[in-house]
Amino acid sequence: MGSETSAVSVVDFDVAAVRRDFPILARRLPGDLPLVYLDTGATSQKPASVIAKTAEVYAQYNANVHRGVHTLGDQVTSEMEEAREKIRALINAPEVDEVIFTSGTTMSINLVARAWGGRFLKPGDELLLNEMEHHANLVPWQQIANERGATLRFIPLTPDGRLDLEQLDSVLTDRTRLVAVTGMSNVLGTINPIGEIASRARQRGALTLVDGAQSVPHDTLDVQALGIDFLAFSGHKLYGPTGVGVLWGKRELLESMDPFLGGGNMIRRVWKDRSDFGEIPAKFEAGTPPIAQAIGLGTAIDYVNHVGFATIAAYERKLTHYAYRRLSEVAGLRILGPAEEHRGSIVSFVLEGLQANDVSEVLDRKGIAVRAGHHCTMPLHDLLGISASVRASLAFYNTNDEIDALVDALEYVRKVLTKRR
Ligand code: C6P
Repeated sequence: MGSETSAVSVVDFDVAAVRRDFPILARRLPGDLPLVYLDTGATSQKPASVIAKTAEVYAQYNANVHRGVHTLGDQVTSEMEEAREKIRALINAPEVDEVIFTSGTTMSINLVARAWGGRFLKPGDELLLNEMEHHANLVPWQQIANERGATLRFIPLTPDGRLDLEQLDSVLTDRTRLVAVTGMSNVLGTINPIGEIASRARQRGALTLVDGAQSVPHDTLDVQALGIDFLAFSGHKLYGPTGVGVLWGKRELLESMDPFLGGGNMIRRVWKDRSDFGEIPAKFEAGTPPIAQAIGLGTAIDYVNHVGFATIAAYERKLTHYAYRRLSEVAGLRILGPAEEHRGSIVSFVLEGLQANDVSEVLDRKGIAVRAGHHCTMPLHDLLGISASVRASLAFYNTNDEIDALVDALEYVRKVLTKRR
């Protein structure tokens, strides 16, 4: 094992106990293989408490929210609002009304692109992106930039896959209206210096939107300390249910934006030909929200708080160190992205002479779940000069033994795939 890199001790961290909290980790795959789940970056597994809470909603107080004329409606509404408050506390947002429930990161970013960009972007304005972004933080900006006559600019990447902040001033200009940046790359694992980027954006009068899909589940994030304007993330990557996500934005920005979707729940008064819109967050929550999922997300936050983010981060750092070292030892394997000190718990790689999809398919025969492909980052793969990569993404329920199983299985993969030719 590697050296301890954090002030927080992981000596008392009982990974076996944590694993018992996640029922799926005990299941056997065909051939009676244990499951080695190394695909948390795609979606995390769910602790029993989250599964039970979601079932409790449907079994005990299923009703629609904010229409409370009966006991069930009141109960489910107060549970959902409690979840909203847990999210506010998690990201240290100043106000609970700034927390908007969406269906996930993708919808949260589209909401800002449409509702902020659609209202405020003018021809000649610039949006600052970079090539490590997930398509969810690229395509909506391409679409709105096209519609509004704005221009996309890109922060160059360093050869090892970090944002080249020495070149930031050449692309961050007085015309930049917004910088959209990921907290952690879903391929390179790069952790970006959000505080510095947001501060330099602010000096130019630009807003900062952070795609927290990969970063929020792995460490504490304080929107006020970072000085950012919008944060988007998904519940399903944070040990919560699928179908729910979050957009946080500063009150004055959210209030200045038009609604994204029109319909029930988001209005104050509707006439035949026009409407007055409600206050935030309702203004951005048209229709029936993902109720049980939002409540389940609140329970997921209770769970990570119970384990402790500092402990999670420290354990995952050790695990990532181990994975990085063991994978570096595999002949013909090239790890993508920067050195360990700049990365989180994602390790993507290519194996010389082998197709990524073939590798993942053969790993699956050994019960090892990784992801292969472009991971919704085609421009990044273009930049790297590859069409696909294999990704192991780790969480605090993974173990060194599972990393060993991956490394051993890669030897098997090479044998099988070399024979096939
Ligand atoms: N990345 C992955 O395997 P949604 O699908 O809306 O919950 O999240 C989109 C998204 C946005 N930003 C980043 C950095 C992401 O990693 C993701 C989702 C998954 O990498 C599925 S492609």
